[in-house]
Amino acid sequence: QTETLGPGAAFLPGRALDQERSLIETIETIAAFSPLRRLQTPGGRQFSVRMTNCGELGWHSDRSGYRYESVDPLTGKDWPDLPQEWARLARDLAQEAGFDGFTPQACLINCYEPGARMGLHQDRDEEALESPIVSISLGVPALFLFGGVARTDAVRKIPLLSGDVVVWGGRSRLFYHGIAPLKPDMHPLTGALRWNLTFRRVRAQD
Ligand code: MD5
Ligand code: FE
Repeated sequence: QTETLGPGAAFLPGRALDQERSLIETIETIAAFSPLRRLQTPGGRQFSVRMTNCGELGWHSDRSGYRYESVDPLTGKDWPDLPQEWARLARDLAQEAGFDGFTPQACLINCYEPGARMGLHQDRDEEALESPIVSISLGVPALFLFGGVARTDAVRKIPLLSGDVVVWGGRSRLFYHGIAPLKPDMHPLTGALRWNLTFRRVRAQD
């Protein structure tokens, strides 16, 4: 089934459960090539989440700011290819939520250890704001913090489980959101870890 979380935000609970094991295996091959790393914020702090990317572009942060890079600054090489099955899955999920023709250019891979969190923020480093972001959760459950268009808007707490998918489009595309500190827990395929994949269109589609 699909449930509406907000304007343009479609929750597809368990929609990626069949792909759980294969997604996790593929993450490991990507991370063997472009390793997970704790990026620096522009303010000089470190993210508690470890990140890597695949695709023609990858999200990066350092003292100079947030941006997309076509070469992994850590390895000096291109990011690993976005697997064709992943692109197909992201397109299908976007379509289910009513967004046709979604062609991701980047997949940001987030790895949460116990205690790791993501503070309230907006995703606004993409030019293609009319394209949705497709998010897949894997492993240990997390509490998603879903705010509004203003930082001061009320925040709803939504549990996200392994295999859950959310397609963030429309007005929700720019809503404030975050992840509460990850509670210690165990998942049979990931141990204590939570993974999140976000498929993103960065440059406007031609
Ligand atoms: C996560 N990741 O679970 C989340 C899932 C990130 C990030 O926030 O930036 O890597 S993506 C959630 C998202 C994306 C775009 C819009 C909204 C939520 N929203 O309007 O709430 O690691
Ligand atoms: Fe985000």
